[in-house]
Amino acid sequence: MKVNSRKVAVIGCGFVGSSSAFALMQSGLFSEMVLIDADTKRAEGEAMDISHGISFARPMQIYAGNYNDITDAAIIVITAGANQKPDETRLDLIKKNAAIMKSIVGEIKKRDFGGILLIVSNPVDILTLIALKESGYPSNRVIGSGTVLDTGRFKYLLGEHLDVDSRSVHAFIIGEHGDSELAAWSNARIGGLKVNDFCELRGHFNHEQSMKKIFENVRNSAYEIIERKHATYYGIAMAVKRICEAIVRNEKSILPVSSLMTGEYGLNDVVLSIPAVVDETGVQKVIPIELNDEELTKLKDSANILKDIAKDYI
Ligand code: 6V0
Repeated sequence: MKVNSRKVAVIGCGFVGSSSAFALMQSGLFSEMVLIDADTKRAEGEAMDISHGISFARPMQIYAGNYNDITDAAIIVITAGANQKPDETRLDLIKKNAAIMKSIVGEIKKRDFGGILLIVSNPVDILTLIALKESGYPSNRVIGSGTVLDTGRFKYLLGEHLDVDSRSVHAFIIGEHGDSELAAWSNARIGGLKVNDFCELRGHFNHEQSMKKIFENVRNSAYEIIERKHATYYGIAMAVKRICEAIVRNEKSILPVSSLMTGEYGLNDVVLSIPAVVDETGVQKVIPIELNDEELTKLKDSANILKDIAKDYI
């Protein structure tokens, strides 16, 4: 079916799905949004509530629907599934969420859907691989939100530390969206300067300690937030909006989405985050940024952790 580039669907309308839908409503990117949840009343309530913001944003149609309504969507955002409870890792969610992902993709596959699947549910890398295998779609059309959120957190914290606009920080978190992720420090630049050089401009000289602390804060963000408010959703909602924007506006933005590795760094058959050009086709090209030996080893370890868990679910 022909894709309507102004239409998005969100499957799963819990904290993450509803916040993403709210961000998408405000973005003006779409003129139609379908919300689906196993709890149909929840989807209806969210559609009503979010619609009441339309007169303060831009006209669009928002409604609770079913799978027949999503066939012509440009993007289907999947956020359905259990979230982390305190002391649970993202990988602990795999049992519950793999089955949910398979059933959702099974429904989508029955329809003539030609758009892009954007997977957000955790563990996002493994669920993206499951969605890819279950759907049989080409890998450019099945994307995970990956470390786009973690990279946003990283830029924010570095920006705060160095008293600079986080948008002027060019740095990536890569690998698993989870405990084995890593910061690609060797590649990071702030206004064209290497991180250590910029730090020294700001009077910070204790590089190793500060870098360790900033990275740990990024990696532990979700745990810290979940301990306090039981879920995280605003940051990921903005990341979802940003990825949709790059797709719908054919921006060719470089974002660390999660996608299938096809030989980059010697990795195959694993989905994880490496910066990629994102456009209307989805992941147009993975950009294998230069990594030092230590980073490369950590990336391979991250890939092995994901592969080891994924093999029982594919
Ligand atoms: P939530 O608030 O419990 O919402 C989940 C929703 O999914 C509920 O409304 C369920 O009814 C619905 N649901 C469950 N099964 C189905 C189904 N088969 N079809 C349709 N709907 C279904 O969880 P929350 O919104 O907090 O989290 C959702 C997922 O996002 C979790 O797996 C989180 O771990 C994950 N996150 C991913 C992030 C990322 O960066 N990728 C960030 C934050 C959370």
